[in-house]
Amino acid sequence: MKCKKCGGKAAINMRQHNMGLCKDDFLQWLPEQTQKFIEKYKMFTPDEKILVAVSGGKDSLALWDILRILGYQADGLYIALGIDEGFSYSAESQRLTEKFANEHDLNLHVVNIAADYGTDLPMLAKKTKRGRDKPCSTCGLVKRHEMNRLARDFGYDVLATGHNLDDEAATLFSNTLQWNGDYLIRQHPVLPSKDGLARKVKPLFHFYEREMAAYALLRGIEYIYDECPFAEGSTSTQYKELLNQLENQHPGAKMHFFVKFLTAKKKGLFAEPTTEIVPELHICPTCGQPTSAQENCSFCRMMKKSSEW
Ligand code: Q46
Ligand code: ZN
Repeated sequence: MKCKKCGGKAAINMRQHNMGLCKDDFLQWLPEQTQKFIEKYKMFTPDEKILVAVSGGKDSLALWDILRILGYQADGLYIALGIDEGFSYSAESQRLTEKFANEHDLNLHVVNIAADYGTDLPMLAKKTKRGRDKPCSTCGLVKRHEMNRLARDFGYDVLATGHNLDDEAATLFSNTLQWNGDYLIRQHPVLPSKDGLARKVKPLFHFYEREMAAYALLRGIEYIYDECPFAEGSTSTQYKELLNQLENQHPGAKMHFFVKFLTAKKKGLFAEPTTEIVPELHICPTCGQPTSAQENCSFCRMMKKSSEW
């Protein structure tokens, strides 16, 4: 397979684009494409302050690297969850994130859940009903809350996450299987700033997971290969496998599934009915973030319960 740009030996073949690229051209193409999508979806401008949620995995570190190369003001946020079941997942991912930040002289915020709230994620999940089987929903709540808090407290305009196309297609698949209208309406590479929360963007939403792995590898980024121990057997992993089977037989199927969903939405297919009753939001008296609950937000209620346990 030859590189479509220079005719040299291709380092990666992207069947969905019917295109192979050599290492140098691929490393130039991927940030250029990212810039194109940042502009197309009006994600942010060079004057805005960006906070990148970095987990130590390939996608988020690659995103931070690309934004740095493109010249954006992007700081990192690492949330230490205390997931050390079997092996030191959190400790190792924090080490690699700090290493990347130091090597590139980047500013990194580290939030330590156990130090700040007196309990780590696995403990917190065990104490609450929502996380008794699997801690992922508790984890999602904690991460969202802390990302919003840091963005607000440090005045960031935008929160960027490293979700790739495989992540987005699996989420879309799950939401479609359940016809989860509320989530389908909200699923988009850009969520505008609302109720004092920073805008949320996913600049890598157009790239396959294997492209992000190739980018990290070819750029020599050291990232955590192992997945979080709680990811094993999750429905999202199963949906990704299913979509990959489909992709093998029909190259581009994953991309079309998600991108055509965005087009359908743009045409109004999932437009919110004008009669919809939008829940009134209140300000959580404990943390000051918006919530549809009358009293404390779900994060603060969970933390209160956990401290009483
Ligand atoms: S980190 Fe958290 Fe994931 Fe681990 S506990 Fe689940 S949600 S699997 S992205
Ligand atoms: Zn709160």
